[in-house]
Amino acid sequence: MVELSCDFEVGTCAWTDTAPDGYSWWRTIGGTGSSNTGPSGDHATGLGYYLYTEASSRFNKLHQLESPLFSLQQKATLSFFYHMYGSDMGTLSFEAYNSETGWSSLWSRAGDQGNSWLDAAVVLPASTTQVRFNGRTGPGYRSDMALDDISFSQFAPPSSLPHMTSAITTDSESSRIAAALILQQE
Ligand SMILES: [Ca+2]
Ligand SMILES: [Ca+2]
Repeated sequence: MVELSCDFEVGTCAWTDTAPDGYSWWRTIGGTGSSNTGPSGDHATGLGYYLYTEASSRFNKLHQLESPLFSLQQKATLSFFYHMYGSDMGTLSFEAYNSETGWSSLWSRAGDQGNSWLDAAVVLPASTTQVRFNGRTGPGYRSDMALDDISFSQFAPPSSLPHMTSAITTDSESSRIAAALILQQE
């Protein structure tokens, strides 16, 4: 069974920082050392660790966090929290790979999303064999974006909810439904 959940309190779990441009996601605690960008603490308590793209002197750089290879029996759900605060904010996207179509984007956000942690949930097609986060810093230092509390569930929302079956779903709504489903399954 694939285990993609991670709160970043101890390293990056199963995730690999591939740094295609030579720039790594940084794991930190507290703020990101720049004003008017980045979170002031992690998602769960404000006191723990999270990952972020350090944008100071690293403008328009791709940061990539890649899962191991896996196989799914059915659709699954991956949820996570992201923080994209700053007037220079770049783009965060979540991509899935399958052997027929290669990499495709299932979710993305661009630009300033305000100074708070936001939740997202993405349905992974059953054919998915790998996923990754692509974080690209923007044109200035106010583009420290952050990730925390990745959570993986083998279950996907049921197809009886038509609006839930598309790969891209409304953030808070799909999280709530995914959470309710997990409780049901347990
Ligand atoms: Ca910074
Ligand atoms: Ca954390």
